[in-house]
Amino acid sequence: MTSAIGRQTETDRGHTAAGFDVLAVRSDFPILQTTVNGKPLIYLDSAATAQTPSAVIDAVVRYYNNDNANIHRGVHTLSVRATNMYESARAKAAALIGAKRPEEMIFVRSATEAINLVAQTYARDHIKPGDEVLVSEMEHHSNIVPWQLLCEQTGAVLRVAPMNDAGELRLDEYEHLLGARTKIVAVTQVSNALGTINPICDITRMAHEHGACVVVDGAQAVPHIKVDVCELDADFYAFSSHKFFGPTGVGMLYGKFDLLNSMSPYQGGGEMIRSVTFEKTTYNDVPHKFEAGTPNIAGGVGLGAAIDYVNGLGIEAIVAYEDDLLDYATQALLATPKVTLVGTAAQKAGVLSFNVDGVHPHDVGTMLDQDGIAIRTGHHCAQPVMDHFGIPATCRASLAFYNTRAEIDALVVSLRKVQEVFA
Ligand code: C6P
Repeated sequence: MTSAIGRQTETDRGHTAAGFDVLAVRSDFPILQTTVNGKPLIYLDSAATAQTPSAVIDAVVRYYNNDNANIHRGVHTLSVRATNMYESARAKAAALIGAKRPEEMIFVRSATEAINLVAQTYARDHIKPGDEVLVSEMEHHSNIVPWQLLCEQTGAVLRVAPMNDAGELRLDEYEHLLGARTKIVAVTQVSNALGTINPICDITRMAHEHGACVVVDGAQAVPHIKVDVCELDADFYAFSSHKFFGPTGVGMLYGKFDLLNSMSPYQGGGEMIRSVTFEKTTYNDVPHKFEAGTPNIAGGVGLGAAIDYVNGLGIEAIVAYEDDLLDYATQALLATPKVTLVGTAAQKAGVLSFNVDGVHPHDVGTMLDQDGIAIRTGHHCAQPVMDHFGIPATCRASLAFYNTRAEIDALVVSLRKVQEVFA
């Protein structure tokens, strides 16, 4: 088996010398040592799901081998141990995004569930007919559809803030759309389809001036940039473990403590109650009030291990490495004939969307797969973005800190082959 680690370039060695040892990092990820279609795997689909280091896989296995039990329910040793591990992951998640206290972090299934939770609790409690919810043109469907459902349920109106052709929010228009009726502003920090980093501080400041509550979708931000929810002044912030090198099926919702404390429960069941009679039920404290039923305990433990792993690498080092790699990849694609980049914002993270003249993205993706290269093709669950550009789909190469310049070079070689076949 040829290892992708062996395919380093001088520039990759340069990175190593500069302090981020990408080749050592790659050796932490078993899947990156495998082949696909007889070729070393080149994984450029981390925006869909990031790969998982041994430290996370081992933590989950260790948990099932040694500690598996239900949490918050037992006095026996395993239950206490499992509870401590789960609660320690909550504290790590709080520290990761700068929350003031672990109680501000609610375990959910995913970023999608986090946003639905806010829509069906806080927002449903506060929205009246004629009120407005402001989303943006570059939102993932997960930050559109929950708000559409809410509007259908309450008679509120969905407004959409536009972007320009570089894929940047038009802040002047944004400001015009805010008003006394705006109750919720829902915005992504990083676009999954374009890579744009949005100016969340400006948005929260403007929204708060109008008394609106700001829900930030951090699914694509947390793996790539340093996040501090207090600096951002986000009221709610959502992210998923599986895009952060952790297991699938677990995510986190941050909410300011007073907001969470004032909210109605989301789902009913065990764990979220203080007492139950047929006449009246009273609810548990935050965050447990929002965590009905047995959660994904192993997933939470795995997320904790992923946070430890990323902290070990250092988010500043990751940002510097990825910025450089994104720049290298952007230049490489711009220099490739008949390739058009979609999304050219000044501030970007992790994502390169592009099209190849005359070739459907699915054909590009299928041919790259023959070379062991995994990209995503389609609308990326962001159909309004595709509508903006008048295209049905793009090819999307999305990066993580384990990708190398050599892999970008291989992508370009493969794209040239695609062009020859379709010439
Ligand atoms: N984007 C992508 O390939 P979940 O599925 O709940 O973990 O994440 C939803 C989600 C929310 N917001 C943004 C900005 C996202 O990118 C995603 C997931 C994946 O782009 C799968 S569609």
